[in-house]
Amino acid sequence: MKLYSFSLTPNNRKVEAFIRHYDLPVEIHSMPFKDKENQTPAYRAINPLGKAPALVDGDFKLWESNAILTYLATVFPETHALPTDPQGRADVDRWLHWQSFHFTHAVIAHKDNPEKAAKDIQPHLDLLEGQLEGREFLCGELSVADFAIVPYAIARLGKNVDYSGHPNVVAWFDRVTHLKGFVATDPSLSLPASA
Ligand SMILES: N[C@@H](CCC(=O)N[C@@H](CS)C(=O)NCC(=O)O)C(=O)O
Repeated sequence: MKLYSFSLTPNNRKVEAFIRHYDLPVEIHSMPFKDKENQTPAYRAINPLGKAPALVDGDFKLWESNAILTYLATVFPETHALPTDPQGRADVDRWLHWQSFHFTHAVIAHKDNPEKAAKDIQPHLDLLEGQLEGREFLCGELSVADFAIVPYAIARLGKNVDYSGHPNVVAWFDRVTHLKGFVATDPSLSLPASA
């Protein structure tokens, strides 16, 4: 299996962190932005949108970071990062969809109108705060949901968000960023893996 990745952006870091946390046998191919490999016909044959990350497993080509996370967690069940009971699975899926639509947009909005964005994100932070009450990780046990969400919060844009009124959220960020996969993909501590 081979992951094509930009390494440092949240959508890419979430998958790289997952692979490196569990030492999965997936080759990580880093694509420096300046090389524009994502715009080549060869890469567009993998992801016609030219976006990263993308995973290739034999003839199977998969794009969308959260789909890649759930695929890896399914192919490597020893990660125990994706519940197999219907309700547990739906709970994790719920947070993945919430991240890719609500959370990401609420974080990105800080770029254009920080004051409005700071208000608009509050219900989402309250939601996280309540969910994390009494839980170490978002869905109880460590799951792909933690890998999907935290990279947005700790990315450059996420740092514009004031999390200080949400202590459970702050403690969760701290817990997740100290996981092996996040330490290994910390741009300030390590070089991204490349192939
Ligand atoms: N929803 C997609 C988003 C993928 C995406 O937008 N990737 C960005 C990096 S985070 C990208 O490839 N940008 C390069 C470009 O648009 O040329 C996912 O979660 O994988």
